[in-house]
Amino acid sequence: MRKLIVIVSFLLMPLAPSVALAHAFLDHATPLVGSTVPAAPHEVALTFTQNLEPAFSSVEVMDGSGARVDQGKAAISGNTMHIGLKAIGPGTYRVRWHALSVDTHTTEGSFTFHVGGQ
Ligand SMILES: [Cu+2]
Repeated sequence: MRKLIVIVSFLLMPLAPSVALAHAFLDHATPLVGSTVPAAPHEVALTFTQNLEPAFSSVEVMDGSGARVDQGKAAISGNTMHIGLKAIGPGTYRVRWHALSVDTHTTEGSFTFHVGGQ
């Protein structure tokens, strides 16, 4: 009987850590998620809940037609990503991010912000 309990607990063990909140999720962003800003920002900054692996994390910013308006490669350090923007006008922009956290879990998501003026 004791041997059976040991086997069962061994089988259940891999399930237990999966509930831990250990992935890199977006904590906050500038411009704020879903916000309207009066003037076009020069960059988008994202802060995550965990440190990132720079080589396997990325972010891109698209305008309403899906065209990239970022300046390419993001600067990733610790738990933050910064990406420069081209000169953009009023409109709605989507930020799409992919993150590989230092615990090797991947996460991804997207959000929009609006530049006012129209
Ligand atoms: Cu994780």
